[in-house]
Amino acid sequence: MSLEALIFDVDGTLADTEEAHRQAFNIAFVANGLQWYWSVGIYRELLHVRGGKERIAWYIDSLPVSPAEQERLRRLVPRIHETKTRLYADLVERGRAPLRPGVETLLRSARAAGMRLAIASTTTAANVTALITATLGAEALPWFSVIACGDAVARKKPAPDIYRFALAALDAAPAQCVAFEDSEAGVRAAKAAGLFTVAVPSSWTVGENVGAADIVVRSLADLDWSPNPAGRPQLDRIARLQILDAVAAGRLAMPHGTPR
Ligand code: XBP
Ligand code: MG
Repeated sequence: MSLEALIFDVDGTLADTEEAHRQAFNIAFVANGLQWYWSVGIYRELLHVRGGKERIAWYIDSLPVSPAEQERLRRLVPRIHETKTRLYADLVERGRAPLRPGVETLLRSARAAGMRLAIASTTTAANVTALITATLGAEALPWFSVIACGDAVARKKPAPDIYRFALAALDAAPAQCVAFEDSEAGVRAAKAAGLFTVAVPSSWTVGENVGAADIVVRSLADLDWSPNPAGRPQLDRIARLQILDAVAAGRLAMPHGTPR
């Protein structure tokens, strides 16, 4: 079965975004009259809660305040998150969320190989649009046949829902696709959806348990996604051969021992 589509997580996989998210959250708190500050250490802990609105609600639940105050703060979550999303888009537009190494080459090689591209992310559609536009240009938005994100599904990662949503929209079987993820929750979601999964841990998720992934790479730039010597781009063959060659050469960890 040939490789039909590559499905990408966004935050931490396509681009190094979480510092911009963290700064946007902190400014949004002040803009909404809240004396909260999420340090790098606190944010790293909070990242286990997928979804910005859910993350704010989880933080509120952790505060030593009365139930009535907690209820008052919970009612502010949508407005805080709307402020944060606007601020995040502004930071992204100013170049504060660069693509990770190797991502653009992979996207262009996959397109040259006639493959489809899709997104399966927890973040909002507005954030995805802002990021693709800022990093690749608005003309790159149509590169993605499917942009599955945010509240399109009820259960966020590690539930497989967003990947199943993307597969249905692609009308593709899991065996025809490869998922790219940076976090334990994302890898679990992709694997639960039956996808061959490449884990590329980011500076925020390094140390998480991505052992369920089929391949773990330090960077997508570690793999040569350029068209083969014959000039006929066959990303699927290249991808699989490159990955297996790299495993054989010991350049890639294969958590499950022999290549699948
Ligand atoms: C990462 C997330 C998101 C971002 C914040 O999503 O969990 O919540 O941290 O973005 P993924 P929002 O790795 O699946 O792309 O505030 O828009 O949720
Ligand atoms: Mg991610």
